[in-house]
This record gives sequence, C-alpha cells and structure tokens, in this order.
Amino acid sequence: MSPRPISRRRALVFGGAGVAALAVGTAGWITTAGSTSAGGPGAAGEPLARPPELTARDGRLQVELVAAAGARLAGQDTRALGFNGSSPGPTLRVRPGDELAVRLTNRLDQPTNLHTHGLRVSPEGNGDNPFVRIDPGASFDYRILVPADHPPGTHWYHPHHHGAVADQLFGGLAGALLVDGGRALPVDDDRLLLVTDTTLATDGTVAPVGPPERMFGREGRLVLVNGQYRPVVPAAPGRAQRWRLVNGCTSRVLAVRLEGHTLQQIAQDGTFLPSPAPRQQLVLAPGNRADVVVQPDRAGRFTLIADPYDRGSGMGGAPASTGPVPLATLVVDGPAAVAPALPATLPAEPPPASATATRSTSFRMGMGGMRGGRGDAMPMSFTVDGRAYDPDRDDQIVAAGTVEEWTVTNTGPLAHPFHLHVWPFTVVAASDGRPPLGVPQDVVLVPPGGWVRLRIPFTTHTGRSVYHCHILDHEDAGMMATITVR
Ligand SMILES: [Cu+2]
Repeated sequence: MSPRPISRRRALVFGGAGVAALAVGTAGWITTAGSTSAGGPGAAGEPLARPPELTARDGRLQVELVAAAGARLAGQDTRALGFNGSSPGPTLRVRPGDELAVRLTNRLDQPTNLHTHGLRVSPEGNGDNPFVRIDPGASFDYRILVPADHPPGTHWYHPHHHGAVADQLFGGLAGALLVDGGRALPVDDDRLLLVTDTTLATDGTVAPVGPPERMFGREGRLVLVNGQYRPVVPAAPGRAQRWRLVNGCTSRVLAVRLEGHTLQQIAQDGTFLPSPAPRQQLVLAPGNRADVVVQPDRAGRFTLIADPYDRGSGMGGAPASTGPVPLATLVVDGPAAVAPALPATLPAEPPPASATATRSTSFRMGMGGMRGGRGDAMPMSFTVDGRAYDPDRDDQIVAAGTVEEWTVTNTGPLAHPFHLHVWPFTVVAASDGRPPLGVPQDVVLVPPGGWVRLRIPFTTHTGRSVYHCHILDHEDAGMMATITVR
C-alpha cells in the first residue's frame, strides 16, 4: 500500500453551470517507482505520473486486482473507484506468448468483471469472457493466454458487466495493458497518457448521473490524464517521445491536438500504421488508442487539447463538452538535441485481401420505455437490429476461419462507436468519406444516419463474445449483441 499522503486543502472551482466547487486536498505522494511528486488536481502542472507497472517475468504475469471505492484520484482522496486503490490501475505489461493471470477481487457494491480491451485472445472460460459475473465479495481467476504471434501494442482493461459498465468506468476503473516487444523506436521516452473523465461531488463521491445524460452518453466535468488534472509532460528540444494515448472515457470523443505541433501517429488501437502519419488532430472514440511520436523543435509551453466534438445533437441533448478541454501541458526546456529520424516504414499488418461472407447489423435508437443500466426509466430504447441485449440469445453465428465483410449502420441521430471484442477489423469504407487507416482496429465511429464497412478475419480464436456501442451508457441500456465463432 502507498503511504498516506499529508494533505493540505485547496479549493478549486471547475467551470460550468451546476458544477460543484471541489475542495481538493493536494499532497506529496509516492509512486511505486519510488519517486515523489507533489500530486494534485487542484495542482494543475504537476509532472505526469506513471501508473504502477507490473511486468511479466519468465512468460507469466500474475497480479491481484482489487476493485474498490476509495481511490486516490486527481491528487486527492476520493470515493471514486480504483484498482488496488489507484485510478488508473496498474499498467500490465506482457509479451507475445505470455500468460496473464489476474485474480480480480470485487469489493464494490455491485457485480463486476474484466475486459482486456484490444487483446486478441480467447473469449472463453477464464479468458476475456464478458459473460463472467463476479459478485460483491467474490474473486475470479482470469487466465489469459497471449498468442506467440500477438502484435505488440497499446491496449487497456476495464470492467464489462452489462448494466454497470458505464458507472464503473466513470467511477475510475480502467488501466493500461501493453504488449511489449517488436521493433524499438528511436525515442527518449515512452509515456502512457490514459484519459478518463468523471464528475466528483463536493464530498468526493462520483456524482450521480441522470437519464438525460445516460441517453446522450455521460461526459464528466473532470478530464484526467493518468488520474491527474492537467499534468505537465517535460521534454527537451529535438528529443522525441512516444505517447500512448488511450481514450478511457465513458462516452466522450477526444479530438486531440497539441498546440504548435504535428503529432506523428505510428499506431492505432495497438497496431502499427504502414508509415508515420502526420496529424494536426486525432479523433479518438471511447476505447480507441493512438500511439504518436512528439518531437518539439523549440522551447516553450504547449497545451494538449481535446477540442469539442459533435456526436450529434438531434436528440435535443447538446453535447456536454462545450469548449476545448486542456488535457496536459508539454513543457519544452533545456539544451537542444537531435533525435534520430523515425523509420519511414512501420511493421503494419496487411489487411485481409478479400472476404468470403457478408453480414449487416445496425445500431438503433427508438422511442420506448426501456430500462437504463441501473433500472431507471429511459425515454429511448437502445438496440442492435431492434433487439435489446440478451446474453442468452445468439445474435450472430460465424464460421471459424472465415473473413467476413460487415456493414454496420447507424439509423439514429447520434454517432455510435462500434466495438467488437477479440477479433479486430480493418475499416474498408465509411459513409462520411473518412480515409480508412488500412490496419486492424477495434473501435470505429459509425456516423449518425451512416455506415461503416469492415473486414473481419475470424481466423484466430473460436468462442462466444459480444459487440456493442462503446458509449457505455448505450451498451448498458441494451446496444450490445452476442457473437459466436465456431
Ligand atoms: Cu451508442
């Protein structure tokens, strides 16, 4: 356990109507790496922290994760949720061929479980199984076998118990999951920037969320990076660093840019692009990851910003994000250096050449008295193909070994991010004309009234899992379906 911090009190007001003034205790605190930093949300401008790292040894990573309220978040002691008292939880680092053994203990007041988002692993049994239910007080032993040919990349983990996913992620339950190995890049630093959002009440509890917010998809008023409020990322002119950006927000789309800089994107959702791609802005749906290389060429302070993103306002519910949100500050200082150039080509995976079957599915919103995740009335229904999620119903049955082309349509006025577990897909085309990335990814935004076309190899694992909207309020309300590959 971390030593208890010595708190001083600091008052901080987060702007916006109805936002509670948050009394923020900031303190010096000890990271597991042994370094001390003065943390604090109130204290914007503290150095970016690295969540505790747990690294596989001799082919195995055995960890215990305890999900409980009382995490240290944004530099203060809160009633937010965390893994092992921390939000985000520890970063889990494995290599291809490793076994990831997680004992998850539930000290919440509701059932939970674990999803290894992005890993291409078995969804069966003690694997990445979304049907597992861990009741309060119980533990479950996950045993996840990372295939020897698994690509290295940036992934993450979070609970996936239907009906409680949004509340638990918004509460703070998320962590990074990195597959190491592969080609070393010429960078001086390799940093995780896991973005989450939440809203804290004055007493440090996570603020309750009403039906209108759940209908649109809740966006927290506090946007955090590695659990910190507007941290500082130190850099030297000329030196390159790799940032692993993870959108761990419940519903918020992050349209990210770095003042005065171009982000060189090298990977999406844990797979390399064919070559570094310059981006003035990167749009990350909830669940998406992007690895970028940042190489400042001059001293100064530059803000990493999430710009407003219109998810669709046809429902009369305006997006909660009304202005640009500062996420972090890049502070460039010190003597200039010259970093070696990035490689011109990266080890991208070629897309499947062709599909052997086609399939269509649609995200739908409709009028109707559906029940929300916590049982309260929702004015809208959230379905896949007109049916609310039923874990006992087989919605899609796919022949193992095939490559399918899916058309995912969205009949409604809000954008919905499509996420398929375990089997990543390559986007072939989208109705809004976005140029496809051409490499496997696992979350893609389906535009309002539009569609995306995906090519999905079902060639790795068999088993039963789910696909759903990654606006987790929508998933909890029923916008999820089962898939069986056999
Ligand atoms: Cu949705």
